[in-house]
Amino acid sequence: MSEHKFKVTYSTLASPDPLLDQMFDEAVARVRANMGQTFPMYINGEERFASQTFTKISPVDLDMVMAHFQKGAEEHANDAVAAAKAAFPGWRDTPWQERVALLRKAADLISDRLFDIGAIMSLEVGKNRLEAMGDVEETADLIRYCCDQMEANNGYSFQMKSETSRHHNRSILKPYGVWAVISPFNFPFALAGGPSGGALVAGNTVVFKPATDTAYTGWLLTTCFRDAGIPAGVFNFVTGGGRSVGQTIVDHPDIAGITFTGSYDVGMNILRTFTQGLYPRPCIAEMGGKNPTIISNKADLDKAAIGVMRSAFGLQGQKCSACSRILVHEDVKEAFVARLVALTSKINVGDPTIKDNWMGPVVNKSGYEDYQRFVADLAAHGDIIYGGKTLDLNGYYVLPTLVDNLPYDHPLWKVEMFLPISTIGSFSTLDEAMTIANDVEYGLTAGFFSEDPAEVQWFLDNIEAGVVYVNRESGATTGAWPGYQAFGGWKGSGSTGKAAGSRYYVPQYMHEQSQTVVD
Ligand code: UN1
Repeated sequence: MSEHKFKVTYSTLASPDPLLDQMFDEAVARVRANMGQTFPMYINGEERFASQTFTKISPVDLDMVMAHFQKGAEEHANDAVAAAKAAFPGWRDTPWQERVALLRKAADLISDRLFDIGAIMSLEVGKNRLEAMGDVEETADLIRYCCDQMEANNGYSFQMKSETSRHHNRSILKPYGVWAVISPFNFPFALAGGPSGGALVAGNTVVFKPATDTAYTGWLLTTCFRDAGIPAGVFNFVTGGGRSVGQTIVDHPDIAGITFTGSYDVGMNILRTFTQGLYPRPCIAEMGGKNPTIISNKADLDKAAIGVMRSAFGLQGQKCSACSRILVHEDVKEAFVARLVALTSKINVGDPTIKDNWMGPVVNKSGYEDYQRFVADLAAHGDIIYGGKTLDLNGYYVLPTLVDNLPYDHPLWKVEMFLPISTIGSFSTLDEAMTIANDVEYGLTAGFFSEDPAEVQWFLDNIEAGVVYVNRESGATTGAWPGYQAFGGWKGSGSTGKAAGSRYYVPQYMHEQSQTVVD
């Protein structure tokens, strides 16, 4: 555990404290010395083991066996839902102030364990140290933000107007019941702990299933909730090597609501399932992006190039917020592309636990194979002006890749590749750029670079995206932080139109009851 407190955010990651590096290095050494353990599931406050396990190999080094996890079956998913259902009345009736106190404790434990969790995540996902530590701290802050909102809104109980002095009217938000949280590999802490924090503080109980690639950090999150004193059955953790555990949860009639973060196809399927029961159930689905950055001929091109480079290639482009489309005014295209290529060529790709490596491997074999398939298609129809190659290291390492001259009607202008590949296109008028920017199924994040305030306002007025950034060097489309930037998508990127880390988030985990009592 750390004795030092650091305030890590994605924006401060650009100039880290040297002590932060030292403590991270020490944590990596500790973690490497402790590989190969077997971890349980956690159901009803108890460790549960299945008849089979699956093994996590690090994408950083294919000889590194990180840990073994339970290959949960239907039975375990059912038990977890039953435990959460049984624990619901007690948790719902726990005063919200007590729930807030327990969740703040969990958030503090997460911050205390920053380095060890970050080191494991770096090896588990392939994140560089700052991205990994950012994810951990973002989780703690997402949970704290939910707690703050609960307080700021007095537990979401409001007095309404009265018809007469005998009428006492209130609007109260109440939790739904058992909430499922299904999280992706790319932000395995923030996109599991954030939704769980929202669900729990509101009074729901949780069944959590992490991505198979990131069961390790899923277990670590579970231990933070457990050690904070969240009661048995209130937070349950199940793992599975295939689809059956997740599918059992999604199909379970006792699941009252769900937060899913992942692909558009899976998210849309879950949404359909959630409207097809006896009655509609809430489904918060966060589903990817195809995020554009528009660079005007009035942009500061140095700012634009660094902002785009960071957002295109941070975490190997495996962010739903990644900048995967670069739209640049024809008059400044050559100058901009020269800057972007110069910055991209300086990126070190390698073991992400090593400080100098800014890009690690992609997360798994299927991402690695997708990369090669996409690159072949892009090389055939456009010009790969940087990258396009895998590296001969014992892991899933690929070069950051920039593609020019891909015709706008090529399908890869619209498909989310979720890899370090970004396509560059030009335009002659800003309106043309906006039409292209908005002509996708997604609407998660978007960036704009221009020094002209009128153009900035035009961008803000017309872009169809939930999270937008102007002239942001630390990330043209990535790097939202709870409380600073609400994070949620429009169109095919999100199902509710309300974002995480914002004042509208926690109410999504509750339904409203209007109470009228007459004397
Ligand atoms: C994601 O990209 O999958 O804004 C989530 C960001 C992070 C979260 C992104 N806070 O880039």
